[in-house]
Amino acid sequence: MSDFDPLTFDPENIDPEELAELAGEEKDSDNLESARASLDDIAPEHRVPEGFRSGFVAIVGRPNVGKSTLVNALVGRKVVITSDRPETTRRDIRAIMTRPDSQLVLVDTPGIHRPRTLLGRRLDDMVDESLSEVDAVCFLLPADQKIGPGDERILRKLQDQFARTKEEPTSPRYWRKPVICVVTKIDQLSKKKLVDKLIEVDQFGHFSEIVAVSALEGDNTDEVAKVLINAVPEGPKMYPDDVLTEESAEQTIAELIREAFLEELNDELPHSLAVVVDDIVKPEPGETDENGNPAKAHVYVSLYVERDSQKPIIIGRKAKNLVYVKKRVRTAVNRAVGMRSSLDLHVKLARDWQSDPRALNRFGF
Ligand SMILES: Nc1nc2c(ncn2[C@@H]2O[C@H](COP(=O)(O)OP(=O)(O)OP(=O)(O)O)[C@@H](O)[C@H]2O)c(=O)[nH]1
Ligand SMILES: [Mg+2]
Repeated sequence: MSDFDPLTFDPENIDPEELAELAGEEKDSDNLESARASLDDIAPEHRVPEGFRSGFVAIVGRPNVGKSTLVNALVGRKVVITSDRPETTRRDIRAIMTRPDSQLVLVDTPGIHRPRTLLGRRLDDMVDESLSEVDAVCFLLPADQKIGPGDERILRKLQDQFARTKEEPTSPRYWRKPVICVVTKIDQLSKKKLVDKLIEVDQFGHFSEIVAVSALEGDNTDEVAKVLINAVPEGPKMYPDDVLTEESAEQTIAELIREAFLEELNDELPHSLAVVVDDIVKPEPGETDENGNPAKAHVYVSLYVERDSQKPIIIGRKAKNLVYVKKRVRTAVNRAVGMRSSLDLHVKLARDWQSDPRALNRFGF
């Protein structure tokens, strides 16, 4: 088995002796039939080599520390949106990193902060819920900022949930689940300052591991992956290789639109913008438009703001912002729907929705 290569493993075209060995059988031709049968029970996309590791890892930290950027770097494709505005991520989003030896379900979470609205409280609750079901936690601290009260609050939360209080914090048995600290944005400071930072971080939390990374520049992301893989147990493959996220087309499109607004409007954008994809209507097979071209899908989207005065900000002069956003997301929307699509954007009012339980439920918070 020493030359077993999971990358080239083809169960249909395999030496019978190797097959028997893989299925845990003796090298005995009498057992070959049952060996093949037991391998046949597992769908090809779920077959894994021995020692395969898999599990859930929550990515937590204050707003804007680079959680979503790290998730994208680990998965190797953009699966979650990022921006320099805090509270970009508003839901727990599962992204899947699959390697020949492992599969990690990375749970990107909203930034943890002292909540000011009911929305903020719901976001915090969401993080707590994610924490309860993961195999390991990845706590992000930005290298270019001082450790502050916000980070201390998160550490306390993690200690409440995962620390063995009878153990000394320096003991290797202190954490019930691995709590790994990732120091992010290391492109922002010199090597010398980074060393000081790592010492500060070590004294701050006595974490299971500390890794430094620049997700933006792809510096040391492989090391982060390695540490996270080691933190999860041996286990099966949960998703086929080509699945990168659990998001639906509706959720993906809503997020892409919100990201485009964050980019276009930046500081002007009301924090209260909520994007909901109401419907995706696909044409009948063979249907054509008035010019005889294949008909497009229609994607109906509501853009909710909290006050009437915010509508013109979203729309822009001569609908400039709506035009920009449509153009910006067109290709990605076509990919998400699986065909050419036209976007219908409607700006609507949901008064004070960030504090309104019914509106929050309707928007999925
Ligand atoms: N210089 C630098 N900037 C980074 C790095 N990683 C992320 N950023 C930037 O930091 C900002 C926030 O990144 P996000 O990934 O959206 O942060 P987040 O923690 O997911 O934020 P929330 O979802 O709001 O909690 C963006 O402008 C990123 O480009 C990095 O390694 N280096
Ligand atoms: Mg985020």
